[in-house]
Amino acid sequence: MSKVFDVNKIRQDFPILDRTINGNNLAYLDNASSSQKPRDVIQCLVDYYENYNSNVHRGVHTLSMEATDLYESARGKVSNFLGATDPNTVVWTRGATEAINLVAFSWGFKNIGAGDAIVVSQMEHHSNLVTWQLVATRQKAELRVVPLTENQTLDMESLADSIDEKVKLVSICHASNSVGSINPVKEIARKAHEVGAKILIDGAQSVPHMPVNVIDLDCDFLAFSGHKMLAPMGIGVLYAKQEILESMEPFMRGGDMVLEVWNDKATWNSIPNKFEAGTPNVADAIGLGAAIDYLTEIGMDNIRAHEIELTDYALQKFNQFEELDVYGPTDTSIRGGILPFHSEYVHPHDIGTILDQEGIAIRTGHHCTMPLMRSLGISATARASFYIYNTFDEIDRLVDAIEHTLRYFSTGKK
Ligand code: 7TS
Repeated sequence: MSKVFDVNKIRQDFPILDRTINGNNLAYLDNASSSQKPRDVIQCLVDYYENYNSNVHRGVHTLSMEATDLYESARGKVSNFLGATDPNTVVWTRGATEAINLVAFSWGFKNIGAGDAIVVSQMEHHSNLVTWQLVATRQKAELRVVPLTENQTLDMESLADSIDEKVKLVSICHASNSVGSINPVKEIARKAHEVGAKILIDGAQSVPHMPVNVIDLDCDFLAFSGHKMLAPMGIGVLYAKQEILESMEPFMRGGDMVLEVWNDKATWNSIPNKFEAGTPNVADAIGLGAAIDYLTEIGMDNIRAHEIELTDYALQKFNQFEELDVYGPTDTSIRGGILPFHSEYVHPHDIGTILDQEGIAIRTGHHCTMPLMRSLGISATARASFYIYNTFDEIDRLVDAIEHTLRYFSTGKK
């Protein structure tokens, strides 16, 4: 039983957790890919489409005004959740990927030039790597990739060496989706600012799992996705400091982002609308607001504490598997609820397929971090990842299933 909160009560809020897969209760351990949705969020979408559905920011009729109020109130919830001082610093995007691309296209191409440098780390998700490859190549800038230590934490000495006067941007994940390491982003922000660089924090794996305060971290940009934090797919956020947003050109052009338009030119709407061209994803933004209400009710400190309990328990249980390499730091004060493992005898996809037979959902593959996998000398891992509704019992089932799998592959018997 968790000491932090009543997990069984929480589980009742998630209809999908009642499913059986191949005759077994679903154990959903693929939360780093996407989380499940509580009834409050699902119901909020139904309620929106049944009662309020309308386009926003353009109608004088009641439905449009009500939809606009709900939509803007969800922006306010995100702003409060992040500790931001102004909801206008919250820009809706489709997810973390689009938020990072927005920064690259609107800020990067204008502020990064020949001879400048961009710093990322070896643990970045492809979305926070290939985007900066593009900017670096086109602008003739240098892309510096900070290596990891032998337990897959960020090599802070190399980081310090990489951040010099040439650096215009440090773009780094707060928590790794592949090895779980949590990076000291507040300290990294300070280092970036000392040389006049900006910092982008990829919060895709931190914002859903721990308190994140943009003022405390002093980050210039923060990107994350709603679908990893109980909200629908297709909605995410770019937070940026107000003066930076004001200085940026729009990413996309179209309706709602303009102030005045002539045949040959246009002026831009104020922030954040300047970055939200076209009909937005109203329902899912409101759904993200409902997800934030749900998470806030439980408390982000409690969620983090619960995941630390689960991860400590899982790491200790995994010690019995001598034939498995488990990646990431063992100190759970600097590790998220992510457990990647690899056996040289069994392909991760085989592990994933056998676990699925037992109703256990994990992800296998390179987790969109191919350069990280290459640096570890492997091509893929099996990865279990935890969230608020996971239990010790599910970890026991995971451990039993892995034991069967390893036995099967070494002896051919289940
Ligand atoms: N950054 C990190 C750290 C991520 O983990 C992910 C998605 C992204 C960015 C991109 O998020 P998106 O919502 O825009 O796609 N990570 C994973 C994963 O680990 N398994 O599936 C998606």
